[in-house]
Amino acid sequence: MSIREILTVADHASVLKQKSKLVEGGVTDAHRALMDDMLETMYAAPGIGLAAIQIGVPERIIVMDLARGEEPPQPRYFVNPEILWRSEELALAEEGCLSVPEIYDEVERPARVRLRYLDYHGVAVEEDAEGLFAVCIQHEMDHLDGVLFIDHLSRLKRERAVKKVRKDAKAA
Ligand code: K1U
Ligand code: ZN
Repeated sequence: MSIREILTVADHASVLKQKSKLVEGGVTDAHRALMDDMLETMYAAPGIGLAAIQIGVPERIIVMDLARGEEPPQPRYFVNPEILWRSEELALAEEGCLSVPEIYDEVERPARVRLRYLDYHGVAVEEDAEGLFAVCIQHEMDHLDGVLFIDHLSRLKRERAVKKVRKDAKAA
């Protein structure tokens, strides 16, 4: 397993805007090795979710762990995730993104969603998400379509955020 570089809007905005491709032909050992690297990269950051495009791989793969504090790790893997249903009710939640470091803002999204995806072993799963799980899976699925959480903000806030990330990257 290895920790990969997480791409940011400072110098990889065009990669992050790409639409990721479906994983065809099932989940292979190569995909599992990628997911292992993604999880290690996410834990090291640290973060609670990561999409493959954030390490430069344009495939529809997400990892996540929403365990809190002293709880044991709860790694989760989503290959080719699809949203089957969205609630009409919306919820406002604060989001951050490892590709837009140190920027946090509120985004409004459906409060609950029903998902379908393949898990680490390639088994098809259907599941309901609410709370932080719903927020995080929608944020990560946006990444698969080249959308960042700052794209849900006003143009002024988005431009300020990108400018700050680029300035911080130059200073580092
Ligand atoms: O870049 C990413 O997509 C990961 C992102 C996921 C996310 C966070 C909050 C709302 C929606 C999606 C992060 O993990 S940002 C870092 C973060 O939230 C965190 C870091 C350390 C401890 C707890 C949370
Ligand atoms: Zn993100």
